[in-house]
Amino acid sequence: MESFKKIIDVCRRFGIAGDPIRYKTFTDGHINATFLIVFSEQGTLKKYLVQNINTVVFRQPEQLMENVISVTHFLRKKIRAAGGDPERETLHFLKTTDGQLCLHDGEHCWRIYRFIDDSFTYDLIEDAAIFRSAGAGFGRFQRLLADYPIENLYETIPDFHDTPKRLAALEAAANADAVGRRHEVEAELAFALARKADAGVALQLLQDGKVPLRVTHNDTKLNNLLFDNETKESICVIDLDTIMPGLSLYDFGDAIRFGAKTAFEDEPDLSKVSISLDLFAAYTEGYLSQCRDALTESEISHLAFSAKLMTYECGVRFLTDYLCGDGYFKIDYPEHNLIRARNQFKMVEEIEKKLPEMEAIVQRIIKT
Ligand code: ADP
Ligand code: GN1
Ligand code: MG
Repeated sequence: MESFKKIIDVCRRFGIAGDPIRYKTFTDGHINATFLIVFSEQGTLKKYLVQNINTVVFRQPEQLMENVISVTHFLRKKIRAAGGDPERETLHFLKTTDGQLCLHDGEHCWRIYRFIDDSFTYDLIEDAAIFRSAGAGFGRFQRLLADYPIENLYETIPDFHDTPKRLAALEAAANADAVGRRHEVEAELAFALARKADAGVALQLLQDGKVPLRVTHNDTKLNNLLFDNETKESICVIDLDTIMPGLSLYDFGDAIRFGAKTAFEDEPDLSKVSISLDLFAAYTEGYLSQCRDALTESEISHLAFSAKLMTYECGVRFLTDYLCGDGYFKIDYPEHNLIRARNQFKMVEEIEKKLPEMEAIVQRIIKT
């Protein structure tokens, strides 16, 4: 836990003056350490988001920041042209007093951006209207970035959604058994390996030219989307660190994985874990309302499957991290990653049962 004094020191290096009033820690992300800090600047309250970038996960923070700055500039122009408010609809980063995008203090790599006030995120929802708005939010994001020059993007995490490589990493972790946990996870390992044939489906579609490479977010979980306190509509896609060339199926599938679930991502009682078809339909409606014209036939026909693929991949990643000693995802207790992996695999089973219905829902929405 960083001290208030440390956070204030970082703020000064980014040119923030004024009197610090309070700060709070955000705990909903699994990767970065995130703090809200409030200053009084000439009588007005100013709120900033201070983050230290997880450099175990992101090895090249400067490249990451170049991606993020360039994409947010691009979005700002489009949002303005559409009559929107760029200060609420995309992120606004500060530079250090000597013009750097992030600050290395010997221990951490820090960045600061403006806090978007009167907004909130969800970790779990029941209300289909909210998830429809989430679909429209991420669909709009994809549409706005459709003509972003993809060749300008650095790959901030190589092979991020290469599911076959994720599975190979799991097998390697199981064979190495570095922290002696393999005996606890034989059933989960067997579950993952039994679905090996699914792992390469999306990449094969890309190789066959059936789905295009797009500018994608790659981490479209519901808590990476801000909602407006008043309107309850989605306003801003956040957590832009994994913007890279990718497949629309990654973003659609991951949004369903996290947002259409019926229990928290780390719910240990698996009887509660399933996928809501109402939520699935709502997200699909919102998403397609923004970008259906741009999608290829293969993208559309694999939307439902992508939810299974991304849930499976995420389960594989949690399990791998558990076997490796939890160096990647933040955990609250020793079995946290195992509980998360079991939860994801239960969700995979539920999606497998409901896949024909999910496919029918996509077809119904496409035809209306
Ligand atoms: P992580 O990579 O750890 O998921 P995020 O960038 O998603 O980090 O930030 C963590 C949380 O902080 C978000 O889920 C959201 O609740 C909050 N947050 C991030 N950026 C903003 C912002 N600009 N305005 C308001 N809240 C934000
Ligand atoms: C991480 O950073 P956050 O919490 O939004 C992870 C995603 C996983 C997700 C699982 C950079 O997302 O890939 O799907 O946890 N982000 C990174 O909840 O690895
Ligand atoms: Mg996040």
